[in-house]
Amino acid sequence: MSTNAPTKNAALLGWVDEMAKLAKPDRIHWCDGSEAEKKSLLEQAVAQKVLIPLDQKKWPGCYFHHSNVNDVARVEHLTFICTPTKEQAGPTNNWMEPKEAYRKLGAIYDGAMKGRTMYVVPYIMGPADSPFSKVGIELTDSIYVALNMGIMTRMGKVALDRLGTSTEFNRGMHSVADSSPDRRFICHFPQDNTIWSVGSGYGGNALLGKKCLALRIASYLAKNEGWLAEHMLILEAESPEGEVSYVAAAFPSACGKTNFAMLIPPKTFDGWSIRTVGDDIAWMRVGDGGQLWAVNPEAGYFGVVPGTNYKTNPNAMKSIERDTLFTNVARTADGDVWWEGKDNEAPAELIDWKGAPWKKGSTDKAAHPNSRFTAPMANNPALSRFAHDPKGVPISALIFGGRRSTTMPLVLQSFNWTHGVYLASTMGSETTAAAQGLKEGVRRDPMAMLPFIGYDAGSYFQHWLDMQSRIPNPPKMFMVNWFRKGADGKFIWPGYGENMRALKWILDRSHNRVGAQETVVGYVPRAQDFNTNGLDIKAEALATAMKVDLAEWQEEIESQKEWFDKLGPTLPRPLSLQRELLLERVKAARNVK
Ligand code: SAT
Ligand code: MN
Repeated sequence: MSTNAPTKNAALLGWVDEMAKLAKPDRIHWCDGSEAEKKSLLEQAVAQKVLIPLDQKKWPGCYFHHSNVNDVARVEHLTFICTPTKEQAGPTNNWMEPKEAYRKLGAIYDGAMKGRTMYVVPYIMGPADSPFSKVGIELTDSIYVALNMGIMTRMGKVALDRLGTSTEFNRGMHSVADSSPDRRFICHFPQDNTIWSVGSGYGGNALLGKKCLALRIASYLAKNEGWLAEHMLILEAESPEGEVSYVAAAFPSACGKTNFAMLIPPKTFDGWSIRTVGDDIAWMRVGDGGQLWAVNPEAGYFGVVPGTNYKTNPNAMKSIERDTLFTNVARTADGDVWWEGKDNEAPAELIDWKGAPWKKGSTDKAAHPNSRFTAPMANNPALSRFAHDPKGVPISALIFGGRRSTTMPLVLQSFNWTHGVYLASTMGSETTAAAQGLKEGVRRDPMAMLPFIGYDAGSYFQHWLDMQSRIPNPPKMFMVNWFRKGADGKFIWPGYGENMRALKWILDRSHNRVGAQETVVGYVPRAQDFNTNGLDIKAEALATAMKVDLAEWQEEIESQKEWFDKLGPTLPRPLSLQRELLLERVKAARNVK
């Protein structure tokens, strides 16, 4: 078997050899991350019809990929945490006994790479010279995955150099095998720092650095090491006076993290700039000044395409103008791409995401609702100059936001850390297309981490509570909701750039500059502190977006009991007491005439 191993790391060579003996590829290619290698992999992917080049004049360096039609999103029901005991995985994760998982997936891997190339993809999550960063090695038989990892991570020689002879690296094994949903499993072994994924070539199931390592495995490491690995964007806000602040914000998949991280302020916020540090994941540690410092472990964006246009997110549009991979969008015969919510209307005829002819006016979606772009973050015109800073950036506020048509006001500040952890741990959100096979409706998605907590959820909440005494100068905590609907079933708040208005209040509160209205459930903006200049929304509608409706809250808090009961004995008592106290306060307030 041919190989080009460029390392003397015995542990790494031994493991690659062991996996190659199992999967039996014809060739092994060690990725070096060079431009020449990227060019050659792109050529091979085109020759294999894995990628289709777009019109290179319009879309330089851009390619189209369509996944298997049964393989278009994360699969939470096939995702497992394989800890020695079921209790360690907790009630919110699927659990498989580690030996059983290795046996089951080992049987599928056996010979799965015959006739194929096994790519050895060394990568770093985090800046190459940061103490925050972690090295992973992904073995994959998907050239598409190898190319995506080249965009999403610091990939190749840089990672082997950082690793040296250390045995401390994440061992990620991935094969698309026969793409059969019956033989699809995403297994995590936190105790072994190992991930085995089989049967899917899609995003979060297959790019192992992202959700698997940077969230599920990292959240476990973070608990043991005293830091936080969170599903959060990181943004930089600079005021006209030159004050620079950073916030980290958690939203479930496909709820606008990329849009918020690339926000363009409305005209009346003249002189304000928002820049992006990260759009999906934050690794946060206590650092200088006793503050929480955050690093974005990724190097690219794997963003939702539909709805992206020059009005909603011009920075994302500029980020995808070149060197971008488009997955499951619609395209034209002459190498252009289209999706629902693009600036221009659909052309008369398209090839839909499945490869079938599509005519304008069809009720079928041309692009899959979870179609994605993979773009290098270097393309982002609003990239923060601290995006690669090994120290990270100091966080002034933590924001949590679900997709809720009712109850949750536009913005709400917690009374304190424990109350903030309680609000985040009970966050509800309506499900989206980012995961396959979920029931429609509201589900509890604590810290937007439900699918990504790599261990027992109650212990994860305890870790959040414990962090308070480790952070002398903690960020303030906020809930936001851009998705509240009116009686007509339409979104009330215009969202996108207008979210700057809520962000401004959050920054002012974080720097102790403005007052607030204290309600039973938390602090909300007073009219005089919330900038509505130039906002095109009726006063009545704004009031509805901001409203704390105690009848809705009572129902909400009562319904959280089921969630807390599910969490079982590791649910921290301060959180259940918060719930009870809040319920009593809401009931009492409702009785005041
Ligand atoms: O497919 S991913 O998991 O990477 C995207 C998402 O669900 O956030
Ligand atoms: Mn995400």
